[in-house]
Amino acid sequence: GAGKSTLFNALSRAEVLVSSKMFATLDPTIRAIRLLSNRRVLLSDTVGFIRDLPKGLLTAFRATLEEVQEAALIVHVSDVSNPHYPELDEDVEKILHELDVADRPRLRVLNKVDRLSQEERKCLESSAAKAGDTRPVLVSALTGEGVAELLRRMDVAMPIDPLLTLSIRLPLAEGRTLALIHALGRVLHSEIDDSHMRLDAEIPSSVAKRLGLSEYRVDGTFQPSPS
Ligand SMILES: Nc1nc2c(ncn2[C@@H]2O[C@H](COP(=O)(O)OP(=O)(O)OP(=O)(O)O)[C@@H](O)[C@H]2O)c(=O)[nH]1
Ligand SMILES: [Mg+2]
Repeated sequence: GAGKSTLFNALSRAEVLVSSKMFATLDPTIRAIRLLSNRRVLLSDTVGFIRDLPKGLLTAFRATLEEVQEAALIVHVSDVSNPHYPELDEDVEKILHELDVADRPRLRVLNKVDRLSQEERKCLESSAAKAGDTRPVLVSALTGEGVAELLRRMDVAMPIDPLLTLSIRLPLAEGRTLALIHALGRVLHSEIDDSHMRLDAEIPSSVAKRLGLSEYRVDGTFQPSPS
């Protein structure tokens, strides 16, 4: 296999906070993890997409892939140390089309980078860098390399309740709002300035909306939106 289950375990271990163990006991292929943005997501391990599947089998196989159709974000894991991985990727692509999820938000993960030579790795890194926002994430589920970066990229790519990066200035008297920003978002930078707090923070849009944060300007003035 490409290492999906190994990566699934590595991601569950690397999560920010320990999640409820309930899912693990109900269904070992589903786990609740908390992303850095504090959003909670369900991570689901799937079976591998087998090559040259006999036609009759595909129907049965399909049922086990229904979870893919429920996914908000598909993480496509390839074994980059397998010289045939581009062909295997094409097969995965075909199946995603068959399942009608080819347009679903997707993250490409190239796993088992620990098995590559220095040279192969450099080559891969430079071609990945050129791909911009769609670049694959290079990881080793075995050593844990790249797993934190993968969580970060999942956070950015997760379409449900997307993260907003806000620069705001709030009066220190708004203690409740400030506390909630720290609890529910990720504060990148903060400083106190003249009875105000200046913050750069990543906040789930639902939280920003609930706290009315988009109505605070960088200069600290409050601008209620016309509604
Ligand atoms: N060297 C190396 N081996 C890995 C890595 N990740 C997984 N493996 C090994 O690859 C093999 C397959 O890993 P699995 O996690 O079972 O792969 P899978 O994608 O879940 O496989 P299926 O469920 O059968 O589709 C195991 O022997 C793992 O130990 C990695 O990053 N580096
Ligand atoms: Mg597996």
